[in-house]
Amino acid sequence: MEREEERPAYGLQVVVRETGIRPDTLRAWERRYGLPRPHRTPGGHRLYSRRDIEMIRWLLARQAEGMRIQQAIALWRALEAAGQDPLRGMPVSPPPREMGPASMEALRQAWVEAVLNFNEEEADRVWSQALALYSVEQVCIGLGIAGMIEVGERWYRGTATVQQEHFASALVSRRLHAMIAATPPPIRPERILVAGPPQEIHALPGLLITLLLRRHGWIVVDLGADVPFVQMEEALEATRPHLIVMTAQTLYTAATLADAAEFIRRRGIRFAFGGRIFQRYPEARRYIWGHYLGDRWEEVPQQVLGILMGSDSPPTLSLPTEYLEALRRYRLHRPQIEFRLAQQAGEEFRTLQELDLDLVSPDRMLEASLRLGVVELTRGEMRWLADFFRYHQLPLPALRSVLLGYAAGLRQIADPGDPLARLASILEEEASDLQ
Ligand code: B12
Repeated sequence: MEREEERPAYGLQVVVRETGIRPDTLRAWERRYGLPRPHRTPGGHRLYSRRDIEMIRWLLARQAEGMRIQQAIALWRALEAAGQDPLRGMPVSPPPREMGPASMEALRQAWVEAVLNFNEEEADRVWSQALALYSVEQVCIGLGIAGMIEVGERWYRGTATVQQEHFASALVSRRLHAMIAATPPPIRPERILVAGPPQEIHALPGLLITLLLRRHGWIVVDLGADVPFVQMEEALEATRPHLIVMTAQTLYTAATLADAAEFIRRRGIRFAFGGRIFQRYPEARRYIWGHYLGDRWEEVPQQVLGILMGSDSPPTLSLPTEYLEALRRYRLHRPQIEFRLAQQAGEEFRTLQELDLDLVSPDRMLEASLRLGVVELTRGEMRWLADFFRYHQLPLPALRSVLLGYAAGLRQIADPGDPLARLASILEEEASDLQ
């Protein structure tokens, strides 16, 4: 009569939840040491008994005491060979709770909770549990990327700190690196270069693209985030890519990406791009040369295959002359505009500078809107900034003075109705809402 605790009853995800072991570690033990020896369902799924779960806990406890797994396994076997039950005297844990398939939503919430508590062990356990239930792609997109969006939104709303955001992104980054390293060797001949445009420090999208494309068998050279363009020539010489892929998360880096696209177009290499900012503002893509990769990560490999197999070169829309002139004039007169700003709204201007808004400072947004050829983009970003001020209880009057200061500076160098004058109107309109 099979004893209850040896009845094969629990799937891999229950074992992972109960013990915290990573699915690939458990599979490796089974492969290398033949322990534990789960039953298999007709569908080939592993089924573990309560005794298996206690054995795994026993082996993990020995490891925590400093034993290597081989030693722990050998001890387990020696005790059994001596007719002793290694689990005798061990506290018997309550029977594992059956668990319906944990929804990605539930797993993401558990992961976000863990990272906000700087609880790496729990975050890792949830990620491993997800890998037992879902594909690598589903976990990276549904837990990693979606989890980061949630953490980012909490930072924006002032309910999470930038340190929690750094902790979370470091965990995701490490997981993506590990999975990239574990990807089988390429099976396709094409070489793809992945790089973050200048000033783009958000590295996770590039890592995810590298993982997705390597898992589809392409040779992927990942240059990482914030790649400057000096000496890019040598890198292109050495790697001879069939395609270059870039992503941007902010308006300013959408503008540096646009410059990068021009550099690449002149060298006759295919270019593809994507990113949060292009989902938020589709019109920001208007004057960027290259293939847009769409908004869905799942479709990226298919899109890339189409680009590599296809012959069509994307349409080239060059930036209208009035924007080229406005951008030239803005960059030329920026010091004068900011000098006048410091005079007119010195205190407020310093308040903004101390916030170290960096990529999302009004100046960067103005320059980016001109480079991307759509002044209306500034309105959306000024509203992002105003809400940021509200969420973080920052002085709206300071933002108002600075926007009006920039508007006055722009009017000084603008021609009637040109993009600079239109930008000044947008700033005045948005400032009027900041009471
Ligand atoms: C992680 C993170 C950081 C990390 C980066 C760590 C790293 N090494 O990567 C750190 C903490 C360093 C950081 C810093 C900053 N960050 Co940040 N960051 C993020 C966060 C949370 C995730 C970034 C990311 O990986 N995004 C990619 C995925 C997760 O999200 P997504 O872009 O929304 O993508 C969705 C779609 O757009 C689409 N998608 C996105 N990219 C692509 C690409 C392709 C090819 C496809 C098909 C689809 C696709 O898929 C996703 C949905 O499935 C985002 C929040 C967010 N929503 O992006 C903020 C965010 C991008 N950061 C933001 C800001 C403002 C900053 C800072 C300027 C803040 C500051 N002043 O310090 C600094 C930048 C400093 C600097 N020098 O630039 C803002 C930008 C807002 C704006 N108006 O542009 C965001 C949006 C946060 C927010 N909610 O406001 N950041």
